[in-house]
Amino acid sequence: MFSQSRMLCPQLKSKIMNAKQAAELIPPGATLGMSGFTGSGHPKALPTELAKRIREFHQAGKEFKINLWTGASTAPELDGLLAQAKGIGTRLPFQSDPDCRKQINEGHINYLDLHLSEVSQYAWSGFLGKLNIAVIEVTAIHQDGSLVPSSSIGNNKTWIEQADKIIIELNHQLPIAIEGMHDIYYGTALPPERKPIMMTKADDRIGETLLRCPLEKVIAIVETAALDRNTPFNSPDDTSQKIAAHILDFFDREIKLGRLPKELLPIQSGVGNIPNAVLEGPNAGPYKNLTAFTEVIQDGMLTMLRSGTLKAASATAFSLSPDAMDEFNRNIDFYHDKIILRQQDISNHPELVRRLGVIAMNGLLEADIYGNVNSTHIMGTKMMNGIGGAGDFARNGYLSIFMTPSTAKNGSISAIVPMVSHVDQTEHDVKVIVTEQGLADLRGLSPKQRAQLIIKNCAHPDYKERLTDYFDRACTSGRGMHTPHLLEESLSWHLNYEKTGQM
Ligand code: 0RQ
Repeated sequence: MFSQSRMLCPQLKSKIMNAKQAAELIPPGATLGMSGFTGSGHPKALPTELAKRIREFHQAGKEFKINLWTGASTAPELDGLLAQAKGIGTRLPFQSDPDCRKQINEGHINYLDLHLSEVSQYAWSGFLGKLNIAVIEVTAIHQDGSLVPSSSIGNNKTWIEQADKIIIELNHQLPIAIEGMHDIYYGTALPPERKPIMMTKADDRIGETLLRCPLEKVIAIVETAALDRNTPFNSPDDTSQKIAAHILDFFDREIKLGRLPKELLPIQSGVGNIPNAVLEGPNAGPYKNLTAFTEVIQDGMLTMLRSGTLKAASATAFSLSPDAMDEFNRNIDFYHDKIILRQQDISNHPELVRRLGVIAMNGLLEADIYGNVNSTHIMGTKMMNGIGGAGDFARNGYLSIFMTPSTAKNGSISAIVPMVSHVDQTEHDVKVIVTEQGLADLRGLSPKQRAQLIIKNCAHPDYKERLTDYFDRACTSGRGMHTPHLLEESLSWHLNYEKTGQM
């Protein structure tokens, strides 16, 4: 059914089978390391058949759950179907699927929400237990069995090395010309053997273009022709355009003050509509020859590469809309040497983020008046997606910018609260907070100075007075005057929302 030009390894030909046969090789209780990062490069056929197999077991009254490790979020045909089949025991390190999220929040899935740069170290060090089977999507298989990676790399190198067995999904739909865009680094080691990573520019190449694959571990090859998830982005609205404008003004000021070069420093941008819209901003600005050292290539980055605003981008995955994917496939020769896909322990590596001086830009759910950020837990207890790579970049970046609309849910929630209900990024790691109302540059400020600036520049007018009132009363009747709080009241905004639907 498929052309054989992508499957050049004679020793592996006997392993080709359909997805149902491959799913039958997965026993209940297995721990699977699957490819996939922000909707790209995940296996597409096997998870569907595995979900069916799990349902059949359950219908026969038998237990069947697997533990699922990936690079980051996947797609409905992976996280969604396996969650609907009630087939996931433990899930790590990041997800954003509605069914998976529901089961996590109902307590049916054990979710380990991890810094994405650190996952491979966890696996290598044995913190997570044994990995049984790697399930990896690839673009082609070379004669010696080495693999041309697909549209994301994520943790694939680690899964292939750590798993006892490997199932390959060979995707005939991926552009064969993607070969050469990847950079797999085989110099990683555990302490005390770890060596410096010899990279000084975002677009340095330090590795190999193919994934090494031990032939004896391969138990199945499943051929597919399914597309990545590729959800469209909303076009930038008024709020995201205002946020982008505040950030661009801030960059201009920093350049004038000599604190940023005119090509800025390598940018990192989180996923979502607002970060994507913020990337549209620099295209209209004076910037040329920027670089990106980020996790995910979104539509906005392709636009920047085409306009010459961006010279090169390093990431671990694509996350493109269908139109952008189509444009990328048609013009892959243009992008080929401008985009480098790396494994996520390198794309997000703290050593590299600090050395390169990355400008990290990520989203948040809520920030408090002192600059602590919650980006994962709705009302302190319910998981949204996970911390993802935000912490890798925020703590180690030259600048860490967090952005959000000043309210959520039609104004019933203030994004600026007296005290966050959960902390992901601490006040020590958050340098700038920006909403459509304005930008607060928190560098060099004490907690009380930060509070005044965040309330003044970032809070929505509907909530400003109450935040000021809280802060003033905390400053007069609070117990400690370094970070004044009224502990009886600090989470009352969240309680109000839970009780009345309004903070
Ligand atoms: O829900 O669509 O149902 O109304 O949260 O909010 O404003 O659309 O923002 O899509 O940029 O996501 C923090 C989740 C922001 C994201 C978060 C509701 C709001 C809406 C989404 P509705 P927006 P975004 C690199 C970096 C962590 C991982 C990360 C995220 C929905 O940025 O997951 O940064 N970050 N990774 O209504 C209750 C609040 C709320 C709220 C917003 N305070 N309380 N609900 N919402 N604020 C990428 C990777 O690591 C892979």
